[in-house]
Amino acid sequence: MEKKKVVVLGGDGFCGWPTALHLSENGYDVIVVDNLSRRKIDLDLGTNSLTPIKSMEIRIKRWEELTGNKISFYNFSVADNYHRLFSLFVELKPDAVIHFAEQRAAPYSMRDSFCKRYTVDNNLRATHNVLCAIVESGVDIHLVHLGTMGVYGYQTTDLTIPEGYLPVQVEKDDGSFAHLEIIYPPGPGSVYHTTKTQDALFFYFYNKNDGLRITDLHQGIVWGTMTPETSRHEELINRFDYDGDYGTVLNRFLMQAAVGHPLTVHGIGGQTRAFIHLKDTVQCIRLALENPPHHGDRVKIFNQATEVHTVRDLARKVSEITGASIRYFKNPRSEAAENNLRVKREKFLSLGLNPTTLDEGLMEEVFEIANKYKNRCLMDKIICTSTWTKNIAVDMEGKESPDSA
Ligand code: NAD
Ligand code: USQ
Repeated sequence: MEKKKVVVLGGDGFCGWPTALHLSENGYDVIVVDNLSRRKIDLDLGTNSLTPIKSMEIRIKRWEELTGNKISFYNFSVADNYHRLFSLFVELKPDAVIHFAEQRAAPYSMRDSFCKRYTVDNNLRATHNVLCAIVESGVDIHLVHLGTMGVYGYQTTDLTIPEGYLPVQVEKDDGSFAHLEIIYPPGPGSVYHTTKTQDALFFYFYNKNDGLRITDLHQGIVWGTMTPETSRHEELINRFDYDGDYGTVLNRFLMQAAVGHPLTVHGIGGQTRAFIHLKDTVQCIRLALENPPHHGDRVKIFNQATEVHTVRDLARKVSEITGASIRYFKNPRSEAAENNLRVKREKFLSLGLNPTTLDEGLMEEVFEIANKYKNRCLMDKIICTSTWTKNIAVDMEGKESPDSA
């Protein structure tokens, strides 16, 4: 039987590379498109992946040698090279496209006007180009997009956040009630998160207007770095971001413990966030591919997260495992000091996801990897320096050391 073809946009990245391998392992014909912008941003910021990632050429050669499975790679920008994208869809006629190809760090998107504008230009043009190219090609492609839990915002509502759509009851002029289902009101907390809320509107329109089949995965913070496929050879190793812009909180804490840096809790650490291990990310994407929307369905939205924690609880857990000290820093972001978060996540469970949780020895695994590569850590890149407003920047001046919070 002919293999299903899937194009992975952003397949050189932290989630994209393990997904490409997982799909290749599971019988898909995988084609990666990436302009390597993430690697270039590391050079611009003078930082690096904690793990020594190899070039795409070495990665895919090693994978083919180990498995006999070929992964093709095209190096171009989805945001800038519309015609290459369009031609690729016409030529390959893929069954599905997975879209990871966006600038994904909230702190980077708030650094300065260059980074804000780059994030908006890159992310919105990339998403819109993908949608346009699917329509213009006429190929019946299922688009799977990596969105974020952050589109819902982190205000405390005492409401369990539904999977995308909120049933509402509105009083009409005649006093009776209309019952509607609306897209959950967006509440982005950074320029990056704002691009994801705008992506959702593009999806709404192209689904309604052109009948495109789209799945939007509202993913929580991904932690971990290895999957069974990336563990098969040192040359398949995945990236591990730890710097103040791209490192995400739990991986940062585990890396900080490994290099002997105090855990950098922002504010009082009352921020509650949703989390998912990378191993579950790749499973969820495969499940989404295997369960596409039918023609005529509205945009399918899944909450892709397996557990919810506060930042201070994570710091406590990491400290218990590793003995690291915890320090409370003035928060460089404009965000609630504390929030509640309850998230519906039945859809993936009903499709058979068996969630990996923090208590399964995997924090120790990430800590060990961080320990193995700790000599590559650039200590002066650990602290978050990107501030959300000028006032916060002024307030933080000369306060690199912890605030009593
Ligand atoms: P990443 O930065 O590691 O990967 C993104 C990849 O896309 C990079 O390899 C980059 O070079 C590529 N890229 C960016 N713009 C491109 C363009 N215009 N053309 C071609 N390639 C381009 O990020 P990630 O952590 O793998 O995240 C992937 C997706 O998942 C993002 O859209 C992000 O919003 C979403 N997501 C990530 C997390 C997380 O914790 N990492 C959580 C929720 C959602
Ligand atoms: N935080 C700390 N200390 C740190 C780093 C972060 O206390 O050293 C806090 C932040 O202030 C924030 C929380 O931890 O309150 C999460 O920050 P993060 O950097 O781990 O995650 P975030 O900026 O939300 O972004 C990450 C990914 C993004 C994805 C998002 C999912 O970079 O691509 O969309 O997680 S979500 O948070 O669900 O929106």
